[in-house]
Formats: sequence, C-alpha cells, structure tokens
Amino acid sequence: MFTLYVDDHYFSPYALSAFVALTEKGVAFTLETVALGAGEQQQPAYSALSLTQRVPTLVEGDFRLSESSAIDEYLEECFPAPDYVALYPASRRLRAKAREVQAWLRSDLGAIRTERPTDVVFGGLRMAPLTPAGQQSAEKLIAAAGKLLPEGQHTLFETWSIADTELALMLNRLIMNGDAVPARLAAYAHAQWQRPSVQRWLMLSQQKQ
Ligand SMILES: N[C@@H](CCC(=O)N[C@@H](CS)C(=O)NCC(=O)O)C(=O)O
Repeated sequence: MFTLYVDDHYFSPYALSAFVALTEKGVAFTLETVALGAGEQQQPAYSALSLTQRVPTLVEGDFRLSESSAIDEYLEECFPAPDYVALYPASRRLRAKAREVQAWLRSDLGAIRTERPTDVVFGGLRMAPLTPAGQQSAEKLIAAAGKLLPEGQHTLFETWSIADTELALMLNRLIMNGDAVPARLAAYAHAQWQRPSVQRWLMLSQQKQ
C-alpha cells in the first residue's frame, strides 16, 4: 500500500522520522532507496515522485508526499490512536509543542548539523572539536532540551511522540561524538535509541556499511 523512499545510506534524519512514523503505525510498507551521492534524486524517475527532489517521499497509489513532518502528520490522520500508536500527544497544546520541537529542529541549530553530521550517529564518524558557533548551538540545544524534558522522564510528554525520536537524534549528534551533554539528557537520548522502530533503522544503516 505504501512505499517510502529514503537515502541509500540511511543517514537522513528526515527519512528516519518518516520511517519511524510508518513503523510505529504498524502498517505494511515497502522501502526504496535513492542514491543521493549519485544525484538520483534529480533524475526523472524520482523527481516525478517527489516535489522537492529530496528524501523522504511517501507514495500511496497515485498520492505522493515529501517533507517528513507532513508525512508524519498524514500518517497520524490515516491511522489514529487508540487503534494505532500515536505519533503526537492527544492534547491540542501538547501536539502544538511537539510540532514546535519538530519545526525548530529543522530550521535552527545549523552549526550542529554542519559540524556533527548524521554520519557521526549512523556511520561512526568522529569530528573535530566544535567551533564557537557549534558550541553556541550545542548550548542552545542543551538548554532547550533541559527545559522541555521533565525531570525523571524519558519522553517529552506523557507518552512517546515522534518529537522524541527527532530530539534524541539531535542530541546524539553531540553525544556520539563525545561532546559534553548533561547525563540526564544523555540518558534520555539513549533510552529513545532503544525504541524498536529506531533500532530497525539502525540495523538497515549498519547493514549498508
Ligand atoms: N525538510 C525536509 C528535508 C529533507 C532533506 O533535506 N533531505 C535530504 C537528505 S537529509 C536530501 O534529500 N538531500 C538531497 C538534495 O537536497 O539533493 C524534510 O523534512 O523532509
């Protein structure tokens, strides 16, 4: 019924989000990979499917959807709780807060994304110490995550949400490189990384290397 297009190295944080969303919903889907390094995303076969010529793209019959947060929201509407795992909190305000986290992680913290690419998380790469701009981004992330995460909890809200996977990934860019992150946030990111849907992605990524 569904086909999800992701990058062929399984390094894309956005593809991870859509993959986790589909996996959590427990619906059958086929995975296809796009060789980004070879420019396959710009070739006619893929650009006919993806408005943005980026991964991820979800295909359902003649319906095609790119942009990971749009995919997450679409799946949430197609497969709502309580029959399916919820990707977003039930309360309107908390749902808005989850979307706030998702939007922020996509639009800010560029220095972390540059200096700590996801190769660090999925490919074992280790990078040079953070520049002052990277350090400033790291401090901003740590301060915000510290405010968002309730004491003694391993989820941002009462139950897991897709924002947890995304925030944990951003923290893991630092943690897995050996950068200083408070123990409470490191424990949160570690717990999030044990989620079976994330582990499935990690297996795919490891098989590729
Ligand atoms: N805002 C998009 C970002 C997607 C994106 O940047 N994907 C990257 C891989 S991480 C990509 O396809 N890059 C190939 C290119 O831009 O040519 C989303 O959330 O899906």
